[in-house]
Amino acid sequence: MKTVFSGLKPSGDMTIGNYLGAMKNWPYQQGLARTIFFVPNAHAITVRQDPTELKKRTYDLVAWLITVGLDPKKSIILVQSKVPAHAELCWILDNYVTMGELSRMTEYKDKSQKLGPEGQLVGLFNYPVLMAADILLYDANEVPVGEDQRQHLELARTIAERFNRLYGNTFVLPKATIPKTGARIMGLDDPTKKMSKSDHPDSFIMLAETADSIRKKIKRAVTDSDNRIIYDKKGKPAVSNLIEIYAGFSDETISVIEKRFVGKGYGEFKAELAELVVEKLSQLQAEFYKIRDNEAMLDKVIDSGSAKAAEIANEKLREVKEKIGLL
Ligand code: ATP
Ligand code: LTN
Repeated sequence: MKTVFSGLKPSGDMTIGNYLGAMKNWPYQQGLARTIFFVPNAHAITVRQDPTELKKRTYDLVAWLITVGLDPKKSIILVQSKVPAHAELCWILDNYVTMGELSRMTEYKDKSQKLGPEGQLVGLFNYPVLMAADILLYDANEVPVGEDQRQHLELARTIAERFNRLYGNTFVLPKATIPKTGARIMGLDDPTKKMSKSDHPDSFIMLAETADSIRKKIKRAVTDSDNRIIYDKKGKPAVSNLIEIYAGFSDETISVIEKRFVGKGYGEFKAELAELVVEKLSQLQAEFYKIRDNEAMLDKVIDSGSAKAAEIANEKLREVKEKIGLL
């Protein structure tokens, strides 16, 4: 049985980009694969976090994972900091990757440019190696992520191949599985930039956004020059992004959506899109608040999931240490 593994960092409030590009697709794999999902909270601290907020968001995220349909009986749900093997394997893998390879990671280049010298922390630079450790510990075959993570997955594969060549077959070579629609939801204020929870609030819609605010943000979202609802990523990036959001929430194809809006303008399209998003998110939010309220239950899920994960991870770490001669 294949293993599917992925995670979302608690570095901000979940956006519809995180949902459509990643989380929404995860429950479908349950029962078909060994499914493991986690909260990479140690990844979140590569950018300064408020400790109370970080803790709160870790619980929020576990609650969202359950809300979207992950069942702790069918999937292992863990929190990264509860399984020290992640950090330990990261250190080992640091010795099988070069500064040059890490310097080519576009997420690092973008973030470090945005943050300036003070934010160019070693942890931020090393982030993709911790990510490789996360994945390789569990023999993950498939890692469902948004488009922005493709390069990190390729690096994880390169590190695994290199290690296997030196010491014999140790790691499964993982591959990114990227959805056909929703893999790269762009900012509402700027369709050339990925929607990101750590950007300006006008650029994203949170999963917890109120109905009024969703309507306002969609109304204000930038559009392109003509008034037609046509999907053309190059020529009409802003409207194409809104169509992709529509497709993600309605589960309809892009061509069905284009046909429905022939002869209609941006105003009408945006109003319908807003109502669709409000309806879907309010259903999710109602479920989320019920789950989030029960922190004792969340603690149980985290502790038992992390204990199960640690058994798998410790076994892989033991094998790796044995191979390289660490006692
Ligand atoms: P940050 O902005 O703090 O780096 P983020 O929102 O980009 O955070 P993560 O929590 O690390 O991202 O990403 C979780 C998952 O959501 C990943 O699989 C990522 O590919 C996906 N994702 C993030 N942003 C988008 C987006 N705009 N469109 C589609 N998928 C996305
Ligand atoms: N960098 C990822 C979060 C992440 C992750 C992982 C995703 C950390 N470790 C392992 C999949 C598998 C991101 O989505 N920004």
